[in-house]
Amino acid sequence: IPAYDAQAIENKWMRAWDEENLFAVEEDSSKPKKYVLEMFPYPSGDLHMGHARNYTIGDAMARQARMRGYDVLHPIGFDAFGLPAENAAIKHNTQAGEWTYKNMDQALATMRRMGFSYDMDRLVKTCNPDYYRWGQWIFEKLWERGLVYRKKSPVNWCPGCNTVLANEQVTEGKCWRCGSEPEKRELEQWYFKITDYAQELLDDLEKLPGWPERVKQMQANWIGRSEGAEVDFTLCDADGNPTDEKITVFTTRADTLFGCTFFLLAPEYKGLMELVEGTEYETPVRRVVAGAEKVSAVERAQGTLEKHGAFTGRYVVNPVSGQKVPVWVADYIVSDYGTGAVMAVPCGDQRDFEFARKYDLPIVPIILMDDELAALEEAGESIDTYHAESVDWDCAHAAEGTLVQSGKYTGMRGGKHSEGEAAIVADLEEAGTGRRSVQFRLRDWLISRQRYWGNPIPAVHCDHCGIVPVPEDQLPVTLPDTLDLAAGETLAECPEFFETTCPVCGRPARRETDTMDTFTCSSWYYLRYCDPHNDQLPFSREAADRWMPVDNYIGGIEHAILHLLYSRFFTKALRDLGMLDVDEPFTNLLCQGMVKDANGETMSKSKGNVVPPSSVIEPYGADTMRLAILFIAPPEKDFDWDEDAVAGANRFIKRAWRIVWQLALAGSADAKLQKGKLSAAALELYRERHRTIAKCTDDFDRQQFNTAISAIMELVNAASAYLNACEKDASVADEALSWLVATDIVSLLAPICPFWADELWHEALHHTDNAYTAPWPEFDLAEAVTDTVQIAVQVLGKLRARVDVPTDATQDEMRSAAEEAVSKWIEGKTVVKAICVPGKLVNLVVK
Ligand code: ANZ
Ligand code: ZN
Repeated sequence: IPAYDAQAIENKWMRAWDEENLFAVEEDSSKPKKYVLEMFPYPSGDLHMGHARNYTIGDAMARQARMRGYDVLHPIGFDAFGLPAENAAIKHNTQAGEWTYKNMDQALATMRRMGFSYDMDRLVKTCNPDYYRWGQWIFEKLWERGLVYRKKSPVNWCPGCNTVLANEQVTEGKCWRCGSEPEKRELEQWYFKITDYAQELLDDLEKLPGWPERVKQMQANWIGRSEGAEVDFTLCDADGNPTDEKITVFTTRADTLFGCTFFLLAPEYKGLMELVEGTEYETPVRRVVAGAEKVSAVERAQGTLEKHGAFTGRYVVNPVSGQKVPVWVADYIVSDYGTGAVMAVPCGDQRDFEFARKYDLPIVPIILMDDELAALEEAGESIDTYHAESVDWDCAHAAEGTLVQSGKYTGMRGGKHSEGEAAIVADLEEAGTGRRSVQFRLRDWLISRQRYWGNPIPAVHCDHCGIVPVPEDQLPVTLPDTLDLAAGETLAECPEFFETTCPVCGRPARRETDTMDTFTCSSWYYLRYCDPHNDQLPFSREAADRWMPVDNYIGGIEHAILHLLYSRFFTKALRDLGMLDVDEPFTNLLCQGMVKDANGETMSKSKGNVVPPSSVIEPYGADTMRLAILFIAPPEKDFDWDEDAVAGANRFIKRAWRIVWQLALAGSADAKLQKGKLSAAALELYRERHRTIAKCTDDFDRQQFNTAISAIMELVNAASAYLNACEKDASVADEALSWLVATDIVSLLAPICPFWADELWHEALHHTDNAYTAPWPEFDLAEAVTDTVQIAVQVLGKLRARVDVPTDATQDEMRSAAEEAVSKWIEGKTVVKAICVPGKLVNLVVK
């Protein structure tokens, strides 16, 4: 038996697979398709352990799918535009492209070394003009459809990255990439109208049973649909007399209108300044406005910050109660949700409650929780006479309850979507002072960036014709490679780039110098993989119809909103352009857990606890690395990197290597297996193989590779026991079985340890094809069961049924088979005892 030499084997097969172009998509439409995709990497350097884990999971799935007879698409590429390339270029005084291409080459070499089964003919690099050309093309198609527009508004400007950010890119008040706190700037920017799809993006989450619940929940929250009503309040003049001006609020709790004791405007509310200009209230209001500018809208809306506000000197009249309440400005009100104005109900809303306490505004209870109501009735009081002008609570009573002090609505249920809410909204509608309304938290996607290393927005600014698209036959607008990034040069300072002529009138004009958010590049790359060389279209309808949707998508949870939401939007928009036929791009989503160090800390360069893949590949080989990654934890769980587990994986590979060789040497490919002639030890192994294959097949379907590997380990143990028995007594051996199980072990491990598998496939089992192209082993669970015996089932000593159980069934197994067989006799009763006589009977004692 040859020694297991991982490096020699892996180098040999790496070359052989390249030569054969083994992983090329078959394009065999007689087979069902399977599209397995890992989120493509950003080429910031060599691959790290998180990548290795991500791709190992995907690779095991793709390889096994191929073995099970699918035509498999399993591509890779690079999300190659982005700021780190620019920063590195500045630091090393090179071009962003140079740095990017060098890193991509390095990552590709590691992928090859890891044995990933990518069809390299479909490699996509988003910074290649033949890719970003089509990004520009799509941009223009969306523009034609009215899904692209420009707008001047306060945007998040990141001082660290020197560019604006989308709302999604401000996480916990900080830039998602550099952690700086964004500033508000009033700028004219480009937007994608993702809000046109808000309802569909929400509804279609229901079409994704193969996505983790928490990802769907995060998307639903981000989209943030709220059903409520708009209510018009009448503004009073400085003397408190009603005017004919109205201010409208959005509320989900119209039922609480009688508890509205003050009224709030966002600091950015249009017309706020007119209310206070020249009055004594102007200065304090301006102070609140200035303070609010320093904080992101997201944080402000969360309501966890200290609240600031100021009285405007004005009042509004409540359309239902007729009450006059003061108008304040408050920094926890945001301008881009609802109407930017809010009816404050401090008894029911915690933020309003805190504001009222801070500024000593009245809190009038108009909703009683069930226990408060019970206490009231106990005290012999009626809700109709209930009267209170303040509360001694320490927080708002926000949930549902019974309305009090609410005029004719008193006694109705209050709460979201409640009886009281419906009644009040109906009356508002009748009076013309309110109407049903649905609001979304989702905002349009701001896609322009003031950065060089991105896809140029294909537009030209002409003094005569306005902003016009670059004609299709002039695409792509390519990036110049002459910028001196180190000297801080930008596209806006590069005349060779921006000087152009207007495509409409031919006069001198200025090219748009903003580039697109790199998330636009990653929103459709999975479509380009379907048809990567198409030079007429981003992808053909035919190719998209063949391959879409992606069947299994694997990546990190950090993309739960950004990338996954944007991709869903692109898919829907391209569908509406007639370019494909699916509503959703990714049928199943697997969010892999984090890779942590042995102490449970996330690996990071700054902590100095990074384990580079090479540190495992060099001593042990890629197969050991892959096996360890899949064995340490189920894919969706975090895993702590464990040296011992790696060494253990290596021991197992070597042991399995030896056992396969021994089986192969003892076996024969030509012998026919006759079950009836197997010795007891052989029969045991024969059953074990059926059980193991069944379990592995199911585990692979559920992506539970760790338990699949455990099962394979058990099969290897069973094979070892069988070989030992053969050694003691040669008549135990069966040539056909030995060969079969050798083949099984190799095939079952082939998706996980592919180099190891191919070496054995050729050398020990003398095949000329690859384990990858051979079929996944078949099983028959009926063959796995041991012999059965019929036993009697009694209930309280009376014979009620007969049932077949395995001869070697345990008492627990006998009992549960028995209980099932007599379920109608014991329904509604408890089995207090089961008397089991193996091979004969079970007597259930019930109460
Ligand atoms: C009165 C009220 C009483 C409210 C009550 C809540 C509870 P969701 O569910 O997130 O849609 N609101 C409306 N516009 C706002 C803005 N621009 N900035 C900050 N808050 C705003 O939240 C809707 C509720 O958020 C609305 O219903 C409004 O307060 C507040 F017991 O109106 B409510
Ligand atoms: Zn023009």
